[in-house]
Amino acid sequence: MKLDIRSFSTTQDDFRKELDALLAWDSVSDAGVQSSVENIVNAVRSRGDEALIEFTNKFDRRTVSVSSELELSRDDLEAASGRVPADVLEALEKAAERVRSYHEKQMEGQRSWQYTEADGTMLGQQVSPLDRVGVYVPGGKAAYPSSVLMNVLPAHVSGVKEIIMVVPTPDGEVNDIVMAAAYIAGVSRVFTVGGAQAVAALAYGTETVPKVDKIVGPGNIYVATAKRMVFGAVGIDMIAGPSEILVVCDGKTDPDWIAMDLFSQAEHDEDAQSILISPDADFIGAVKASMELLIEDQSRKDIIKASLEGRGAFIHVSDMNEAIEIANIVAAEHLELSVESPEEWLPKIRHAGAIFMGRHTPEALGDYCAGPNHVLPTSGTARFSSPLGVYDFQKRSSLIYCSPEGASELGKIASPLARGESLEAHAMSAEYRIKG
Ligand code: HSO
Ligand code: ZN
Repeated sequence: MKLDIRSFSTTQDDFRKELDALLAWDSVSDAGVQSSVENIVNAVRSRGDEALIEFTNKFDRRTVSVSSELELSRDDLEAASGRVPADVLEALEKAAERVRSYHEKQMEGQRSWQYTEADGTMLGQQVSPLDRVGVYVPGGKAAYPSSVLMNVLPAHVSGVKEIIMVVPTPDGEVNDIVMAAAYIAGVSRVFTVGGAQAVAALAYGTETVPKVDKIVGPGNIYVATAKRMVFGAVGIDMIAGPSEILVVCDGKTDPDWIAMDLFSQAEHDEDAQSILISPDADFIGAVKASMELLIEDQSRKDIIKASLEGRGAFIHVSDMNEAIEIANIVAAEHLELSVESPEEWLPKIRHAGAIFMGRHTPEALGDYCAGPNHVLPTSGTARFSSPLGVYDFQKRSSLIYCSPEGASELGKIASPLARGESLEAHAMSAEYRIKG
């Protein structure tokens, strides 16, 4: 199948214009969606379960009459796990183990600490987990059990006591693998609700769904809009854009491997972005030829074609340094360094959600089971944000203990500053502690 994928080179005069056009992505916002989400959120906030049931019956074509029907028990999850093929169940368990260990390692960076100043003042930082977290799991075409593991396990490892999962079950159909993942990851409670109504229920609480402190997990435009709307009442994670992969290859990896790595993102959806950068023009041609052959047998070839032709690209560069420079501009969600010595280039990479090093490290392994989280910053947001991790489920409190001498010394500094701000009570509060 011929693939019409845009292709350009850093030697072109308008290269930067081409690159900017390629990377342009407007996070969707729609006035119609906005107002209907507002109605749903307000209704659930004021009428609780009654509204939640109404919307669930309407949007998911269900016939729920009492709120208890919205919850699945631990037994339900266990039963669902029992219906999952043994090899899939075992793979889920192994993946969970790897992801858990990685996030346990991440906890090392989350320590509380204290130190004492010469005047006897103790200062520090105390880290605590959030009490209760909501995980949104989509129900439709993007229902990924792997995402259940990736969202729930870091929350668990970070010490969150209660993890509430919401997942829509259109027509009452439960996805067994998703439930098995929830069971393995140790979700506390599962409610079969979705959309903006589920987000509102988690944010404000209903008679049945407990109010959480933070909502994480991907969702469609209704879910994303609702998450933005409730932010402030609760914390939220990032608002994810379409998936992306940027492969930087020196031209010496099997073109079929690279073709499939590019497909692996493209198959997520039509808006996904797959880009190949290489200093070897012949290699780019070989990858394109591989893609045109391999796509024929892909079950999601229509999505792959639409994604590649809409947002994919081949970029020819003069050398690896230039490739890395562009990788830093793209700030991709996933960056594959398909080169001989990836560690040599690593210090030069400043912006990427996850870096896959070497020819034998396809993104797909990171998506499922390598260990690091697959919830990553998209659309260039890797310039300022990080993968989902244990730190997203914890927060820090500052600690200050003053000895009498310390209070006296600090009081002498605070007092004039407070008076400079015309805050007399502040000044006096500090001055009371000054000795002599
Ligand atoms: N690549 C996706 C995650 C995923 N892949 C889930 C397969 N399943 C995030 O960009
Ligand atoms: Zn993926």
